[in-house]
Amino acid sequence: MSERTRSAKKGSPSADGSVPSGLTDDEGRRLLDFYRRMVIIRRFEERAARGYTQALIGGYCHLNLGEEAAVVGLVAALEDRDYLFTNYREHGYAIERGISPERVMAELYGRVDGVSKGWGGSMHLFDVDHRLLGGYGIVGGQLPLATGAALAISYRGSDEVVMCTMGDGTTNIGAFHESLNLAALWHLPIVYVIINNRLGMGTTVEKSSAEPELARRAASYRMASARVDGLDPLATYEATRSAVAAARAGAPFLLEVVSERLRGHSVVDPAKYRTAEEVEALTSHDPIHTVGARLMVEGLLDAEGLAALDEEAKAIAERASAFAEASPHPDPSTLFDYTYATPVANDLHRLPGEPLFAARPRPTEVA
Ligand SMILES: Cc1ncc(C[n+]2csc(CCOP(=O)(O)OP(=O)(O)O)c2C)c(N)n1
Ligand SMILES: [Mg+2]
Repeated sequence: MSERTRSAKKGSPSADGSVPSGLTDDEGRRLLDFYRRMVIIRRFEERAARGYTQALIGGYCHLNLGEEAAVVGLVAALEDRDYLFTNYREHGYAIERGISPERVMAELYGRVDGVSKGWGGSMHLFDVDHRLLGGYGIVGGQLPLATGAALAISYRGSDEVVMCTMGDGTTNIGAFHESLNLAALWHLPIVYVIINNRLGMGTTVEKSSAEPELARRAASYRMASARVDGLDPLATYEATRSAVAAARAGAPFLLEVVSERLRGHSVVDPAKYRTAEEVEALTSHDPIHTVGARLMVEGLLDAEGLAALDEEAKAIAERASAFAEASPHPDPSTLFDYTYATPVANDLHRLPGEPLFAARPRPTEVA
């Protein structure tokens, strides 16, 4: 047994002895589905962390641990035709966008079957088919690009929306001001999302931002904004739906999602800047625990059902890792093949250490 019977309507008395629910049937079903997705991201990220310690993953690697509810609620509010830009902490977003965990893990492992053909790595997941336009390692780098995509949509007169996520620290980059200012002036169809996990790398939002309630910054651009609890996937989903609807109607939106980063900034950060009390408090801010507990209280899942979802998620993560390990490394001769989408006249093919203008043969064709 996994899912329990429950009372049909929000707050209605339980006639059949089932647990009275604070959720409607639709909300209950959605919460269960969101939780399942959150657990998949959790187990995927933990498997990725293990892959890193096994030296199967190199370079940088930032995890969504603690942000699963935010990721799931945000992406669920997008249509397939909408576009998503994120930062380097984007594995969960790629999976939620519909890219298989196998292809995401293979990218982390730097293999040819990876979503970016093995040349991008953890920070540069990119898939036009699923309208995930990165994955960016430069803090704030995605903001002008996402704003440009929204401008393109506006020019074409189509009705897609762009979502551009960023961290709290990113709001102090100049591109944040430039992008939000232009989006407001030009009525662009874009939702800027701040995942406020209250930490840059190790600096708290209170130490780095004169206005730590980051949604309030929207006032500078006469832009609508909201602040939502990112540990609650249903609340995040509802707030994002409103924001996306506003953006689709030509009113850009700033959504602050208050979240939690359970581990270090990246997999190699021991997070020594956190006090023992802060680390202790993290358990009660872990959305896997809080949403799992809520499902039990709501009578939507029992301990057995919870364990079954967990086993399923672990199996998905293990399959992804096995797939990644079996995938070959990319051929070094393809290193420059995907630098540009179309051939560029002055495209220099230079490896680190080579002179700037060394003559190298150019590919006749760019895939
Ligand atoms: C332009 C730039 N400056 C500095 C860095 C180094 N750096 C990487 S992540 C980061 C902190 C960003 O924090 P936040 O925006 O809150 O995102 P989070 O990591 O919490 O998701 C910094 C300073 C960078 N990658 N790019
Ligand atoms: Mg942060």
